[in-house]
Parts: sequence; C-alpha cells; structure tokens
Amino acid sequence: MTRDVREQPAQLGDLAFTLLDTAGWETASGEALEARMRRFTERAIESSDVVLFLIDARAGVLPLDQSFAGWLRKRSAKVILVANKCEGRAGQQGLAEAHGLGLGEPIPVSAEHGEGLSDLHEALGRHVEPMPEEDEEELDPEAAVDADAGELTAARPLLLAIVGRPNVGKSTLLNRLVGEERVLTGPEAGITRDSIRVEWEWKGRPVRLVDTAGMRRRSRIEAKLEAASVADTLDTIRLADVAVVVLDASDMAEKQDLNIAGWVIEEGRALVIAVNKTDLLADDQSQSTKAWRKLRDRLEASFAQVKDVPIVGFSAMSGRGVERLLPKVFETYEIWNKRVPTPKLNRWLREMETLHPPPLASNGRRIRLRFMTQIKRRPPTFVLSVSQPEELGDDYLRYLTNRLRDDFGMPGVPIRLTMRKPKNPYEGRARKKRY
Ligand SMILES: Nc1nc2c(ncn2[C@@H]2O[C@H](COP(=O)(O)OP(=O)(O)OP(=O)(O)O)[C@@H](O)[C@H]2O)c(=O)[nH]1
Ligand SMILES: [Mg+2]
Repeated sequence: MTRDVREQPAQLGDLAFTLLDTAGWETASGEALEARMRRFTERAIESSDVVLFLIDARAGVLPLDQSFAGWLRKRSAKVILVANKCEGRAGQQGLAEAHGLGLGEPIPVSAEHGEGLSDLHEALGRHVEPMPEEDEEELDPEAAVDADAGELTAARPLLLAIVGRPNVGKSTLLNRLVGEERVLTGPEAGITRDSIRVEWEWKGRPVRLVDTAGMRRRSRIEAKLEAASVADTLDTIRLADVAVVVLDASDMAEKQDLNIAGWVIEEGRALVIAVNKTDLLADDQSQSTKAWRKLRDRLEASFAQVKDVPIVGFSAMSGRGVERLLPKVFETYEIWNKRVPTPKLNRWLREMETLHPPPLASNGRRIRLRFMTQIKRRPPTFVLSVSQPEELGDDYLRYLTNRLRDDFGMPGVPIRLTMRKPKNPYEGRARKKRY
C-alpha cells in the first residue's frame, strides 16, 4: 500500500522521535515505479539514525528480506531487526530464521496487538535520547487563545491541501514548491495513494503542504484501495485551511474538476484553482483565451455561493508561474479569516433594508430584518434574525450574500448565511408561569 515516505512524529514511552514509514522493499532497478519507490526508501534510510527492519515472522525469511539485509549490512546501517506478527505461536519458526540474517537478535512483536513494545523500547533507547520534562509553556492557556485567533505559528501552520484528478501534477507541484523531490511523481495515474504532509515555510510563514491521492469519478471507483484513498483525500479537505484544486490545462473544467471544487466549497474551505501544465496550452493565443473563459464561465455557473474564485496558471514541471500561487493562497486565507464587527454589520443591514426592501409576507406585512451577527469565521458565517424567515425566499438571501461579499471585500470564499426567528422575550416567562 505505502508508496511515498511518510513522516510522522512518534513516541514510545519516554522516547520521542521522527518515524519515516517507507514502501515495501523491491529489487527493481531503472525507471520502473518500484525502482523510484526504492530510491525514496534508500534516501530515507540514509537520513535516519536507526532503521527498524520488519520481517513478517509468519511468512518466514524471504529472499527479499535476505537481499535487503545484505544491502543494510553493506552500508553498516544501524539496524533493529523486528519480527512482526508474533502473536500466538505461528511466528516461532520465522523468528528463529531471522537470527540468520546477521543483524543481531530479532525482537518479536505484534504491531496489531501491541505486543513486544517494551523490548522495542529498550532497543530504541540505545539510539534515542529520552524526552526532557514536560514543557510548561505548552500548557499556557494564552497560547491556545492565540492559535484560535488564526495567527500562524510553527505549531499551527497554514494547512494547504493539494487536490485534484489523478495525474494533473499535484505531486510535481509540491516538489516544485519545496524545491526538492519529496513525493513520488510519474506518468502513471494514481501514483499517490494517501495524503502526505510536508512541513514548509513560505516567506517566513509556516505552511503544511498536504499532497493527496487523485480523485476519479465516483462511478469508476471500484477497488477498495482506491475508495480508501478517496476517503483520505476528503478527510484532508475537511481539515484544510485552503485547498488548491489542480486542473490540467489541456482539459480544464472537466466535470470531475467541478465536483472536487464543489466538495471544497461544501466543506467551507478557502479555494484556489490552479491550472497546471500551461506549457501544453496552444501557442494560438485565441485558443487558450477561449479555454480560460470557458473555465471562468463554468465556475461561475456551478458555484453560486462563491464568486470570483481565484485562478492561477503555471507549469509545475518548468516552474514557470508557480511563484504566483502562494500570494493568492495567503490572500484567500486572510479573507476566509475575516471578521465583520457587529455594529458595522447592522448599519449595513439597515441600509440594505432601505435600498432593497424585503418582500411582503403572505399576511401582507413587510418582513423585518432585525439583527445580524457573524457567529463564526473560517468560513465567514452569519446569522440573520428575521421576523418570518420561512417567507423571505432564496432570492433575497442570495442578494444579501452577494452584497455582503461585495461590500465587505470577501471575494472567492464560501460565505454562509442562515436565518433565525427572533426569540420572543415573553415566551420563556409564559412557560415559567405555566409550570
Ligand atoms: N507538461 C507538463 N507535465 C507535467 C507538469 N506537471 C506535471 N506533469 C507531468 O504529469 C504527470 C503526473 O504528475 P504527478 O505530479 O505525478 O501527478 P499527480 O496529480 O500527483 O498524480 P496522482 O498522484 O496519480 O494523482 C507526470 O508525468 C508529470 O511529469 C507540467 O507542468 N507540464
Ligand atoms: Mg501524486
């Protein structure tokens, strides 16, 4: 399953370390996908202090284990040999065989059942310093308030999800941004299988980039593996601050591109559309202008609740235009974080009521817009208290949302506006009397 090297902070008892999970070892060479995966694994090993070499004790020592052991011995890597799946008795034989690999005493564990971890702890303790005492600062409640204010810190970086159809160049974009080959890319569709986080910094601002598995049309998603990848991508979208939906310039605005952008908006994330592979666009200026216009039109037509979604075009492969992406991302992020003060909002509401009065209700009385507040940011979320909410109608609500967006400068992000009936101040008292 695993293809890319996945990096995670990890902890075992009092030992804290960074864990790199790697793809299964293969002996392939050349340019095959397996060979590219293997090069990533080799690089991860070279950058590590110690290698946990896992064998499947139930399967016994296999030729691939032998060849990997040889490779590790040649590099005199520090190795802890771990025999997994040792719960019950079925692993005994494999455990005995593992001694023959010449990498020292194997540690029997069961990853699934959590057995053998104290032995593993002991072995790791020879390579990892125990953690210092708990840092008081981390428990400071003020720090939590700061994080809530949307201020970006190393502990709370901007979460930037890179999503899109398979093969549009998401991973190439990530590599281009960070300036090194951190994730696997290639002409085969469906290379990336699960979300991969890479910590990065843009102009001194911490950013967590998340590369994701490409999303095909749902009807075509058959294999369980792919369904899991898609679920993982949807989770990533849900957690993101900003999602960059990558399109392929040679067929942008495909139905599936719009679906993916739709999910981002539905989840209330800030959205930036990135048109990649602009190097493939026709030299014919009018042709490519036509393609861009079509994209704009489709976006406008598909997403009534978001106007003027930012669009950036570039070639991730050559790097041309990529520098325009992050300024747009941060601009959109700021808007998505915006808060409109309540007095200002209500002065505006009075103005709207005069400029464009709400319709008459069926009882002939004019609907009153009473009060409005922004109850949430990320995305901007407003509640409007209305005398007869059920009669106000979608058209009027849409009008208000659009004016809100224009008048307070919130283009390109989803805005949520819901209605509420004002509380009757006597209702509670009446009830109290009755009981
Ligand atoms: N011409 C051109 N090709 C590109 C560009 N960016 C990426 N590619 C190529 O497109 C193919 C797919 O790139 P990836 O980055 O692996 O695409 P992906 O979106 O991560 O794909 P999955 O992980 O499979 O979803 C590779 O062959 C890249 O070399 C570009 O700007 N121009
Ligand atoms: Mg990829």
